[in-house]
Amino acid sequence: MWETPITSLRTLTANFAALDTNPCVGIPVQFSDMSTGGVTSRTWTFTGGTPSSSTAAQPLVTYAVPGTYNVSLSVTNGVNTSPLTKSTYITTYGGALPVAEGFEGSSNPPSGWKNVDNGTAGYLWTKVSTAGGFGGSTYSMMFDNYTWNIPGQKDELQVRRLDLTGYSTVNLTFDVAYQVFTGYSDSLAVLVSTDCGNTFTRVYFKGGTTLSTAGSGSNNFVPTAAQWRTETINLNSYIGQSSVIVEFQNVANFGNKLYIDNINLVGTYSTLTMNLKAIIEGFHLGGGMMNAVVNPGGQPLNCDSVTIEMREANSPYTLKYSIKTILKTNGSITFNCPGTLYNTACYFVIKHRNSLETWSAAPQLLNGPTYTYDFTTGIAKSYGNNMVLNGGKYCLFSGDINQDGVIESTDFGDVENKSQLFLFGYQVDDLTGDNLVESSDYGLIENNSQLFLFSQRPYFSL
Ligand SMILES: [Ca+2]
Ligand SMILES: [Ca+2]
Ligand SMILES: [Ca+2]
Ligand SMILES: [Ca+2]
Repeated sequence: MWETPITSLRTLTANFAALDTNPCVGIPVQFSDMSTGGVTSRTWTFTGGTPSSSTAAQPLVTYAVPGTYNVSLSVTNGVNTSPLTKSTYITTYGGALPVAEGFEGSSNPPSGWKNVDNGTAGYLWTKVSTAGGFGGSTYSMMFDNYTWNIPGQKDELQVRRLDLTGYSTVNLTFDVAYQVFTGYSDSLAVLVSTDCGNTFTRVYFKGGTTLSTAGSGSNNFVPTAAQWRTETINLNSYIGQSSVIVEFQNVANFGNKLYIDNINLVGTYSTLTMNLKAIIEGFHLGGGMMNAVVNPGGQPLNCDSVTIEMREANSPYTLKYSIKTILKTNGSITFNCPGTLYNTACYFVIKHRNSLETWSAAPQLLNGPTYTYDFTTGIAKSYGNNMVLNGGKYCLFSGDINQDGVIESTDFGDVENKSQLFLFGYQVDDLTGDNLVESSDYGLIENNSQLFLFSQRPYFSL
């Protein structure tokens, strides 16, 4: 029996972590080398950070410019080296909207939120089950000005840090309940910081009878369902800021209990950008590239026009938006749709003049300013698995010349007739997209017309 030092048995493996992967700009981040295997030296690379490299085991790094950054660490034990890169490991941006916080969850404060206990320690915003907004829930946040005699002290509840870039509007709403204790008025302020809490700007301030939702009294205030009010604050002036802190501040004056609940921050967009990808079977040259059909000489990157419909997720699948747009030779279809479709779920429907109408497999939740859907990567991307694998890509079936949702004898007959006329140019019977109606188009429709192909939709359509 003998023993070997464990470190020499272990494989050299680079590993690291940061204490905070979502720091504010200008706030140092503590990194730790957690590599195993007898590390004797190391090199860090902090893209966008200061310092931009280090050999320390626990370097402190600051990011000066808002962004999302990679971090790399390469360690050696004198014999081998082990590199590790964590992509987009550090981001200084705040989190996305929406915020919808009713304080019904178990974490207190909610994840990413901060309860700032200024002045007298222990006197702070407190989660209570005595009242929920408009009587509609169990919990709210309360500041106990009834019990605590701390005039002038300010304590805050901070919403998780937010990224407000890209929106067209941003609104904050919250429910409040308060009753003036006769002779003693407390106040509520809402403040916003764009510099990680160094400075705040007040965007809302109400006190006393202006804040009150229940007149005045001299008892320990617990609101009824009717003793609440919803406040709305427009935060449009903070659009474009990638790091925004919103906080609720109690300004104490030994008055009465102040309650807040149902804090919602909602952003809207004026337009959303859709990035779809689809390939037409007959036009496909392989490798995801198609013929330039419309104008091969003048528009070599444009394949053809398509109509995209966006339809509601549920029956009767109402049309929400429709646009005739360009299908590029690489299959991409990019267009804008109304921002009102943000956070709604839609089917994408592709209509093309001589292909089978094809729906996305399922409704897609449009949960950001851009949305990407690629039909070409799997048959299951289409509703009813209704595509054909051709040259490594899943393609829309070619051949529905008369656009009745079926590829059948009428389509076949049309191509058969036209293929004898030596037609050239932009022709609906040109299924291969080479600007000729000829035998290859006939061969394609001859095959597809025997497969009993019809449009698969979430409703019966034959
Ligand atoms: Ca609640
Ligand atoms: Ca306090
Ligand atoms: Ca047809
Ligand atoms: Ca052709």
